[in-house]
Amino acid sequence: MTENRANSTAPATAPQHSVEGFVKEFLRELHYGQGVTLERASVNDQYLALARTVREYLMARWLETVRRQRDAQAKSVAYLSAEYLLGRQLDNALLATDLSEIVEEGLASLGIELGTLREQEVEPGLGNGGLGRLAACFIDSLATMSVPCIGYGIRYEYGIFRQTFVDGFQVEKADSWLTLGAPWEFPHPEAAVTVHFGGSTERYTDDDGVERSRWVPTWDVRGVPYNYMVPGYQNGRVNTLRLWSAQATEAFDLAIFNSGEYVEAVRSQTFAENISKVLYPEDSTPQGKELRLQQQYFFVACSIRDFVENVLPADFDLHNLPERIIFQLNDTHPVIAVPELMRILVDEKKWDWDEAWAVTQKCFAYTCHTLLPEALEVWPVALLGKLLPRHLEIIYRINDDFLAEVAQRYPGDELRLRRMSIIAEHPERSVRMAFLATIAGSKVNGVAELHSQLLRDKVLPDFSEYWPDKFTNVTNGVTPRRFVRLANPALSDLITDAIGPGWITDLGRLREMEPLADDQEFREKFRAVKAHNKHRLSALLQRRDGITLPGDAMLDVMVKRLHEYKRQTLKVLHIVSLYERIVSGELDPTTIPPRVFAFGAKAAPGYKMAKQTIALINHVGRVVNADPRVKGALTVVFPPNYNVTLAETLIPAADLSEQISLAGKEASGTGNMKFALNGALTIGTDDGANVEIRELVGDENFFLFGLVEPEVDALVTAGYRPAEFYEENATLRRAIDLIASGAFAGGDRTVFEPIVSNLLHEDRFLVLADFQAYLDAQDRVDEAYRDTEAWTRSAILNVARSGFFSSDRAMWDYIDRIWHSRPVVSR
Ligand code: GPU
Repeated sequence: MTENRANSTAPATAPQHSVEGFVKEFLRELHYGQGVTLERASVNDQYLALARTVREYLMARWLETVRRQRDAQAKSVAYLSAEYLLGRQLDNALLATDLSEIVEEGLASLGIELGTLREQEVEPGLGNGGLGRLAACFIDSLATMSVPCIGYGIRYEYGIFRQTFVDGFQVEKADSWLTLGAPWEFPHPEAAVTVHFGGSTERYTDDDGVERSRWVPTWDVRGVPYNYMVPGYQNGRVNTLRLWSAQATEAFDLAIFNSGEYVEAVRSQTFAENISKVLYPEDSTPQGKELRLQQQYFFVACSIRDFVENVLPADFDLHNLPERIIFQLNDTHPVIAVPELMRILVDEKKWDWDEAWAVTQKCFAYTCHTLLPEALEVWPVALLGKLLPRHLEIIYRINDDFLAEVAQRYPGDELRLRRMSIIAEHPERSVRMAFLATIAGSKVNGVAELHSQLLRDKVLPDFSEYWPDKFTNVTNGVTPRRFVRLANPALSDLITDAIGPGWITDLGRLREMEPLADDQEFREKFRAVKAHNKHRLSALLQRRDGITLPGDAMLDVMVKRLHEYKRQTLKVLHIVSLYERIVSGELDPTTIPPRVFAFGAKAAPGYKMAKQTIALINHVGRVVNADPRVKGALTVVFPPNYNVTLAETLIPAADLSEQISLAGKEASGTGNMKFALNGALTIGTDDGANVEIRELVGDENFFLFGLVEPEVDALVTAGYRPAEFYEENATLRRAIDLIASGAFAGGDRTVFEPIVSNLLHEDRFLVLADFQAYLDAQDRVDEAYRDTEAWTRSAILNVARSGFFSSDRAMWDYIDRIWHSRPVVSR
């Protein structure tokens, strides 16, 4: 093998797939990579050596994929995303290479447990929540489907913060995911790209006598690419994720060093490096910070330059760019890429404006992930103009041309022009990024049927009227590799025993399990899987947080970012109400199935109401868990630092999935899909992808409750008064009063007063309006759960009918409806 390598520029074959071969490779990595002997190796040494051994197994495939892609000159997807919430890499790489067994056996022969090394990995938390995790699922699917794709993003030195609780209140800690070594990344400092910022623009006459604009920037940084492998599932393909890290440039150094302030100069290098220092921890609520805009421009400018200069052949005619690339914009975060490509074509390549615009429009497509007005990104013109003056000019020109067109189609309709302008005038002059993305994109999509409909009707109505064909839907999906096969091996084995392994790459085939819902023996096995997963969770929580779960209770789970619209407060009110009814003697705790309420949620550090809600959940939990009157019936657990890794153990154990956002607010949700695929039943509103889940699994296997979107609209328009619900509903009143009394804060009435008064006087997300319907639905859950066989049947049908929610299907939909590129299955 080594001989083969010597004669070729790329390793021709993967290292031998045998236990002995693995052990040899592993020890070699330990000795020559880590510089330790087995006897002296720490767990971290062992983990790093293992990671390097496994990645070596992927290397030949990776180089081969890159080579083929170059040769094929096929169209690629460039997924532009400010976030990738990848989760741990080791397990996924082992699955992709089908090497788990060999590795497990080989390690065991050295007295090492694979599980211990697995747990050593710190997951790269380079995303906040759903949007970042979606990006990770999508690139997994594209690799598995052999579609050429490069994921582009930012290599944050600090990902999403690590959440701790101090007296029940969230305290954020830095996530130093890189400190113990980063075996999955490949830095390429030699391929760094320079990106400019600031300065001004000037007019000049070029050699052909044409009047042009150009940018005279004042500072720059270097983007160093870090490559990561994105292995397809056992298909020999490895795509690339390329994340950019910011570094000071030499010019930058020189200017400052020449001033003679040596120490000051070194210190100020960090100015440049700050750009990729930290992920902004706000989910669905952009903060409008200058550094954030620097991050956005930094990574898209690096990415476009990389694609044009390094991925495309040197002599490539950029007029053909749309045949080679589609830049998919993951929300508006990367939309500054649009004026950047225009700037390259017009200013650097000296094209005519119209020629450049025609090409640019074909190269982008935009996915919107929200309906919340506060989540729609806008950048103050002053800020954008200071950082990227030429881009602002270009945006103005795009806007002028567009509005001129609109004016032609709707003569005299001033109001429409104002509504459709990229530039908003109030409350301050700013750039509406969603409008820019919509105007520039060849397609605009929402992420679930309902969301796409509301996007057309409510968020971008003028645009959908103007370009009805531009708008489409692609319902989100999740990767079955990570969220079923890896997260739930027991269920995976059960499914594979029943229908074969084809479901892993063709999830629709789960349908073949449907008849088994009526098979008693199968149901028993299915329950045994759930019980096993609950034990696994219980052991993890014990180890991780010292939390003890009671055996044999319904596991009711709400995990997602903490946001008022998601309504964790409604869940708390349900628990408090049950507690109050039991202690007041109204409800006999032995008449309801015992339940464990599990939460997982991070709050943005500056989001006061969200942080208070976390404290409320923890304080309610403390009181409930300590009260002998409800012991065994109600248990509340809230393990800190919910992340992908915890999700992988928590979701497979769940019986009930809480998807209770106010109708019309959750764009899609993807946790909802993961729960259904792992055999939990959903209690949910008619929102996001819940609608499609319910349609597929059937009404009788889903607990629907709450107002529907038009009712929400009507209630808000009529003037919603939450206090009326409080006055009229005694159960609700007693629950709120109990919180207000300070019962969960050691008698202190002030601690949760803001939550109480917000509920009574504002309640933007109609918690009180949906309270009774929610309680009624929970009663139906209890009743259904008592019939074990019927519940299991429903759970199996949830799995069997959720194959639609594979991210593979989502990717086929993007190919059909948006990218129009056939995947190249190169062999
Ligand atoms: N989402 Br906008 C985020 O996670 N972060 C954001 O900044 C924005 C949206 C989520 C949506 O809230 C969720 O409904 C959706 O399933 C997910 O994006 C992926 O589309």
